[in-house]
Amino acid sequence: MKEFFDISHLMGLPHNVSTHGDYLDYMTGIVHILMLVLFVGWGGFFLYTLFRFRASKNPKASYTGATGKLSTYQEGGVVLAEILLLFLFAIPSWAMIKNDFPAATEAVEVNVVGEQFAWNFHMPGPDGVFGRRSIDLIDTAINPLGVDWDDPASADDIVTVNELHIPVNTPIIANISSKDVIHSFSLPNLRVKQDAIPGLTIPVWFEAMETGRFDIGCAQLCGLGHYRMHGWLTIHTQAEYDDWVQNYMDEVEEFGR
Ligand SMILES: [Cu+2]
Repeated sequence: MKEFFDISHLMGLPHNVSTHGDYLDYMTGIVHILMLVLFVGWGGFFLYTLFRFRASKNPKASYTGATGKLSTYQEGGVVLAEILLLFLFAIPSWAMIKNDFPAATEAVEVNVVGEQFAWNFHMPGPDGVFGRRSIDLIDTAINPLGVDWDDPASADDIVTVNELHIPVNTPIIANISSKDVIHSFSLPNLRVKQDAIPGLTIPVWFEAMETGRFDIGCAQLCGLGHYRMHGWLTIHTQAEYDDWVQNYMDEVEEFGR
């Protein structure tokens, strides 16, 4: 049954590498199937009425219209299908993705801050504590997030632009916000898309199942440079990720912030 309704391979979606992506793809697939049934059904009905009520056979308009109950049952069937889709598939899947948040202690956390036209990433580093950030310390050239480098918690923090590195098979909590206009943090291969809104911090979580290098996009038209607001997501094995963090720390030690 599930195989029959799973048309995700026909929809041209990017290869899914997240644990929750299959639920969304399956949902998208069955909505497409329902829309196909409605399109063929209503289109056929339209063609039938053009023929059935053609002027040559119906010179005088009927003032009562159709008297059969069939269209009522059809409408009822469509409503029923949509209720089932909503309550059996859409709401449970969405609740699972939105509500079953992993504990922060088991997850890798990252602050994602959009700006025209780049994605800034701030990770707490090995101590798991984010350093203080202050709007007064923002310097677009050297400190785009305004991290307070005098705060002891900042010492091992990782700050990158358009480069997000995460470990595979580990829940990731991303706190999404924006410095200027509305952007949308988009990881097509992980089926993650969340608006980045100035003044709000919106958490999303996901877990990657495969390693690799994937696109980070901005899915809201955010200005003239929107087209070049692109970053890279690198999903490492745990060992590679630890190496990457270590390399980052070594470089900070050698070259400073
Ligand atoms: Cu943008």
